[in-house]
Amino acid sequence: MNKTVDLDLTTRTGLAEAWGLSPHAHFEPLGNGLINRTLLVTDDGRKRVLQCLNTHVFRDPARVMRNCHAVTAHLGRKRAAGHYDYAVLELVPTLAGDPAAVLAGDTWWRMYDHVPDTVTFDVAETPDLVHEASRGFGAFAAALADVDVRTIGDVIPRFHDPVRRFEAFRRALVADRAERASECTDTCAAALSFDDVLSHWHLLQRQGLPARITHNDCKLNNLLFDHGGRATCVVDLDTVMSGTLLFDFGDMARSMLSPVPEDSTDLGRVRVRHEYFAALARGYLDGCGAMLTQLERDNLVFAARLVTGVIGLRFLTDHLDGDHYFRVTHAGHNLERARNQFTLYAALTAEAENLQALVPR
Ligand code: GN1
Ligand code: MG
Repeated sequence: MNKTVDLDLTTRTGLAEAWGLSPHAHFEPLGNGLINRTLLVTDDGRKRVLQCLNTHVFRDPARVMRNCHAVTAHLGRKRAAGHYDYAVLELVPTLAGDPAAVLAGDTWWRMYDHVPDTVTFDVAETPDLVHEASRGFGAFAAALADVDVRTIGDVIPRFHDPVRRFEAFRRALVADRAERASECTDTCAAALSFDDVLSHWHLLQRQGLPARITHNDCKLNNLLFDHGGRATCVVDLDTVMSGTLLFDFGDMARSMLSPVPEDSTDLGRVRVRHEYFAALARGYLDGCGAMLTQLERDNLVFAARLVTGVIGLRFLTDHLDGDHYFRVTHAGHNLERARNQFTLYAALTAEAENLQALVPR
């Protein structure tokens, strides 16, 4: 059942003025994002998506908006020319023509048209769905291959950089700000054994891993599907910036290979479904295979390990810091997520060779 969101009067008035909403506008929560606050607004029978940007995470919201505009405009042109077969998010400017409304307390709000008749998934239910998803994210990457890189700035520098994330984790462990380290020594020890990923990462830099404009948050629930299971629209464009295709492939892998969600505490069920990996690799090659270099192809399983490990580190770091980054529903939630991701990381590591053999030649 849909829940109503009660916005405070100042915010409601500010939003109404910015976009000309009526007093009857109805707001309800939408999606499961961990960073921004997302609402579905229904007004005069028309549905739109409102988002309050998390400016603690996105320190330069104007830059985020310029990126989103550049990306959606580029994809829109590709679609019009018949080179991109998916729906493109449409930003709705304010009545004053601005890409976002800056309201009381320096809160940044923006609006998108709602893409009707779509659903999202937190867990992949079939290999076909995985194939659809990775083909969709692959087509997205291919469509951005010729975007003018000068129009896209780095919104979060070194976002997936394992060196940065590992250092941040080590600092958080030493600082132990929330005094939680002694309660999770096993998980911290597991995180400290991340060295081989770092050394392989350094090797890939030396081997010339290509930098590209990538999505950087390709988890399954950042893709909208129609009711027939067809991928329809890539969403959550805030982290589109310079990256590597390994980041996108890795995020898809970590969010689709396991049969349970990223915060499941049922660790016995966290595992890698091999037929889903095969579908993931095939779908990605169908979506953007032509642009993949041999080095990228040869490192798809490494990508899965890299991103799963990095996100595990980020969850654990936030737990040690006292939960200031990812939205949590209860104390210990980030630790549960970290344990889940490290379990998946261990399975990916143990099965790496067999998985890589499933990548089509
Ligand atoms: C965040 O916003 P959302 O929920 O799509 C995070 C990702 C993490 C993900 C973990 C800007 O994505 O990097 O992988 O949570 N986004 C940011 O679920 O940090
Ligand atoms: Mg999201």
